[in-house]
Amino acid sequence: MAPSSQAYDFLIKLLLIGDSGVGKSCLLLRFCDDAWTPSFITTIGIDFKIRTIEVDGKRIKLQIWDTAGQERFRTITTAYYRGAMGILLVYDVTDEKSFNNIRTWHANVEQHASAEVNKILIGNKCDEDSKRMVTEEQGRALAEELGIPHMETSAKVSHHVDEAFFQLASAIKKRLLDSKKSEEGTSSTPDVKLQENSQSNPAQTTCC
Ligand SMILES: Nc1nc2c(ncn2[C@@H]2O[C@H](COP(=O)(O)OP(=O)(O)OP(=O)(O)O)[C@@H](O)[C@H]2O)c(=O)[nH]1
Ligand SMILES: [Mg+2]
Repeated sequence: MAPSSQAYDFLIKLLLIGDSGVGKSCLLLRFCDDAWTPSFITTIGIDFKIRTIEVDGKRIKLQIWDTAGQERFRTITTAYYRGAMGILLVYDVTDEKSFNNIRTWHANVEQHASAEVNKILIGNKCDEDSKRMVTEEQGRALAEELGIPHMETSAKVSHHVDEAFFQLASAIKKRLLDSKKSEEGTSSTPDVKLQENSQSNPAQTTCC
């Protein structure tokens, strides 16, 4: 098969969760299309976008699922937790309630996602200095308590958006390679499994 722009070495599935209005869809729009919209069109159910990135010379195709934050979609969105290899827990630094709700989102992840899923805590809208209600220190402290990394982002001014997704993707790639190595001597199969696509042929890559 001829090499194509679609070729990749790994397929990684990510999930964005958090209260309605924190900016999940805008983060995805910024990361995948480098675009921005000030209008709020609430997500209905679930949506996804794709972006292929390169980490340590390997092409990683990111399939990123964007969930609706609204409670009425919770049954549908929770069904996507199991297949996620990485989850971005997003709050809005101008909305204290969205920050306080992170514990509930995290508990849902513990309950429904794969045990080894990688997580990152994202404080979005850090461009809104005058409206800030959650300090960076509070965000960092919560992340430490949950044992996950933390990053403040702005989808609006494109601050740390790429960095957040790249950091999560790199951690997942490392975990998958480590587990693949340790698996070579055992017969156990983890819940979420990725096989390296040695021929860079998307049709032959499998995951989950
Ligand atoms: N100032 C600022 N506003 C933002 C930022 N990101 C998103 N917004 C605004 O916040 C509002 C909600 O953004 P969405 O991305 O639609 O929120 P969501 O989390 O996807 O919401 P649901 O789909 O309902 O779960 C929109 O009006 C965005 O323009 C940001 O980084 N800075
Ligand atoms: Mg949305």
